[in-house]
Amino acid sequence: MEKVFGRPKGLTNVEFAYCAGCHHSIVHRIIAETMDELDIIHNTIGICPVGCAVFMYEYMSCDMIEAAHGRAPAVATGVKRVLPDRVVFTYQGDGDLASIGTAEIIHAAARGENISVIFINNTTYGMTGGQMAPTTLVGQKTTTCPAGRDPKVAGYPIRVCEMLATLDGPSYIERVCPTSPAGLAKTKKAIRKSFENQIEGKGFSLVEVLSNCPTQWKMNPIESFRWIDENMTKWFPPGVFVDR
Ligand SMILES: Cc1ncc(C[n+]2csc(CCOP(=O)(O)OP(=O)(O)O)c2C)c(N)n1
Ligand code: SF4
Repeated sequence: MEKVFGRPKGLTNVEFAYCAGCHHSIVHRIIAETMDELDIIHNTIGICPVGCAVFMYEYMSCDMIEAAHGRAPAVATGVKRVLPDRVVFTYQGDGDLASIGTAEIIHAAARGENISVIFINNTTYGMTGGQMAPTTLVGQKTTTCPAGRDPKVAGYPIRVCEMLATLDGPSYIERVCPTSPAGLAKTKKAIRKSFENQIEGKGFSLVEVLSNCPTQWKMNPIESFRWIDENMTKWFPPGVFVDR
């Protein structure tokens, strides 16, 4: 019988430790498929974040480096400058990228570093107990704002794509929403484009993936996908923000 579906070579045989239905697993697979298709596993170096994806180095077949909190873009900058022929990507949650590592991502983007950033925005600090993140929606309940995020106290969610798009450094910025087959296909296309841009030397690329955290949101995976569509996309509209 012809085999039509299998584990991409970009993934190791280690089972994901992620909760059922979590977007981390889905996006890992998309990155692995992209590396397979571009035949770059041997030549790729990924930089892992803090947060639930901290053990990403266990799952990917390429070389991986663990960065301290939010410092992945700085580590990626060093790696890429020393080894310009490698494909270098960071994988970062909203706590990692938009809170602890705000300075690093802004300056890497402003410098136009030739790296690919995969930004997993799940509006939550998943790993540490579901606390409020910089991207938590107004009114969204978390363990540190049980009555819902109040902008008078906690300000407003940061739109990373829109913020970075004001800079001249980035070559490509897109926000995607993998809650449907079409959304998954767009996510794959965007991640592949961010890698191809880097291979062509175009400079800084960032793909923000609207993601779920069914466990901390206290929803099943299907409800969490619906919640993204009905709530997250209003504040964080998918689309291309920079392509040059
Ligand atoms: C300096 C420091 N600040 C905070 C933490 C705790 N910490 C580790 S991961 C994390 C949140 C990660 O959230 P996010 O990046 O959104 O990833 P997720 O777990 O949701 O995938 C926090 C607050 C820490 N260990 N050290
Ligand atoms: S806590 Fe949330 S982000 Fe972390 S693995 Fe579980 S569902 Fe995914």
